Amino acid sequence: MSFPKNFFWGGATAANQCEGAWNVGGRGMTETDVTTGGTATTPRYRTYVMPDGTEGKLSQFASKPKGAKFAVLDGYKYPNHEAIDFYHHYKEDIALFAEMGFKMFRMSIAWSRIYPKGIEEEPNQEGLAFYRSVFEELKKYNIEPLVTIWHFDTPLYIEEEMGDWANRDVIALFDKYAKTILTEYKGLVHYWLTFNEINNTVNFFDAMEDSKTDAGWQNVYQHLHNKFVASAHTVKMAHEIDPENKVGCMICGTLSYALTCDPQDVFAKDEKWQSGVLYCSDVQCRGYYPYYAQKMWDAHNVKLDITEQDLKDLKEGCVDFYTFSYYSSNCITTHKDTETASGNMINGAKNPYLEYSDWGWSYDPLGLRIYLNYLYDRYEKPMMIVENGLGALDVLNEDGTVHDDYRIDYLRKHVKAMKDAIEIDHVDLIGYTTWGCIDLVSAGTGEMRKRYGFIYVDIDDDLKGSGKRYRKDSFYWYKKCIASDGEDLD
Ligand code: BGP
Repeated sequence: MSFPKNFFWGGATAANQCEGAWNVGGRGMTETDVTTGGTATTPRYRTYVMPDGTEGKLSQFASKPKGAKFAVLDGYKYPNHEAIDFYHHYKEDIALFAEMGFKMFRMSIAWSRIYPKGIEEEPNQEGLAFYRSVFEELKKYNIEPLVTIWHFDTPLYIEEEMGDWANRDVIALFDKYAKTILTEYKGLVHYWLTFNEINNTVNFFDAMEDSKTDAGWQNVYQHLHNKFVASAHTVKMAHEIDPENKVGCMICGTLSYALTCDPQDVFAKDEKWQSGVLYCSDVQCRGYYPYYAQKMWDAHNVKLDITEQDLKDLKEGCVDFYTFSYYSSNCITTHKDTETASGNMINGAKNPYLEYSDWGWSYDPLGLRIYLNYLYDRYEKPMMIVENGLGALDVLNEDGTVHDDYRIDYLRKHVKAMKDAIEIDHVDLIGYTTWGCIDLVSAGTGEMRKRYGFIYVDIDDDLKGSGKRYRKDSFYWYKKCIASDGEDLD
C-alpha cells in the first residue's frame, strides 16, 4: 500500500498572512494588523499608544505596558495589511492550485471578517459572502477546503477589552462564530480545524522575555482550557449541523530528541514533549486531561476554573482526526554550553547530524516519520500533515523562472518519509498540505523574502512589487508528484 487514491494532496495558507484587505469589507482589527515586519535577527514589533498619547513598540515576546492600546502608527511597515492580496486574487490563485492538481486547500476564516469585534449580534454579511465565493471557486475544481477556524486572529477588541481567552466569556463568542460558519457553509466545507497550533499558547508564553510569574502561568493554562472547551463545543456542533463534517485538532509538531544519552537529558526531553506537544492533543483527542497535567500546574501553583459541564463537554467533543505542522526537530539538554538552534516556536540545542536552513531550522525528514509513528500509536486517529515546507530565499529570473531545487529536495525527502510511514509502518495518513503553497507573509519574521511557495509572488519586504504570480520549478515538480500519487518524485 502506498499513497491512497483519495489522498488529500494540497497546500495551506492562513487568512492574516495572505488575504491583505485588512480594512476592507467590514473586517475588524486583529493583533497582526499592529505587528511590524522583522527579519531572521530582528524581532517583529507590536505598536501601541499610551493614554497620554505617547507612542511605543514592543517585541512579540514582551508584555504590554499598563494602559497601552495597540494602534497602527505612522512610520512603520505592517506587512499583513496588504500581504499578497489573496482577497482580490483568489480566483487566479485557486486556478493555479487546480493546475497543480490540488485535492485540498487549507485556508482559514478570519474571525474579524465575520464578527469584526467578536461581540456583535449579527455576522458581517460581506465577510460571509467573501468566503462563500472562495469555497464556490474551489468547488469548481473539486478542491476540498480544509478550514482553520482560528489561525492567530482573535478580534483585537476581545483581546484588549475582554482579557482575551483567559476570560470564559470568550468561549460563548467563539461558539457563536463557529456556529455561524458551520451553518453558513454546510455542504461546501466538510473538513475543519479548530485552533491552529494550539500548543503554541504554552510555547509562546515560555519564550516570553518577562512576566513568567505564577499568575502568568495561571492565565495561560486557563486561556488554553477555555480554548479546549470551545474546540469541544465546535466538534459537537459540527457533527450536529452536518454528520458529514469532520473536525481535527492542529498541533505545532516539533519533534524533540535528547541531545545526549544522559538520563537527565532524556527526562528533560520527555517533559518538554509532554508540556510542549502532547498536553493539548491529549485533551482534544482523548477528551480528558492527561495524568501529567497536574504536575505541570503544580509547578506554577495553577488552579484552573474547570466546571463539571466542561469535563462532560471535553468528553463529548473529541476530534475526528489529528493534524500538525512539521518543519524541523530539535534537541533538549540539561548540559550547559551547547550550541542552540531555532525552530518553529520550540527552540533547542543544535543537532550535529542535521543540516540547517537560512533561518536556522533543521532539515529532518526521518523526524517526520518518527513523529507520525509516535502520534498514530498514541491516538490511532487518521492523520494529516497540514504544514510542511522550506522557507528560503528565491530568485526571480528575468525570464520569469524561479529555480528552487533546494525546495524540491526538501519536499521530496519529506514525501518519501510519508510514503515510508504509510507503506512500511502502516500509519493512517490521509493528507498533506504544504505550508505557504503560494508565497505569503512569514508569521515569525513578517518577511516576504522567507518564501515557501510553489508560486512566486512579486512583492518584497518593502511591500513593493507588481504582485504578479510566477510558477517556480517546484510547481511543476509538485504537479507531477500529485499526478503520480506520490510515485514520481524525481
Ligand atoms: C506556523 C504557522 C504558520 C506559518 C508557519 C511557518 O507556526 O501556523 O502560520 O507561518 O509556522 O512559520 P514562519 O512563517 O515563521 O516561517
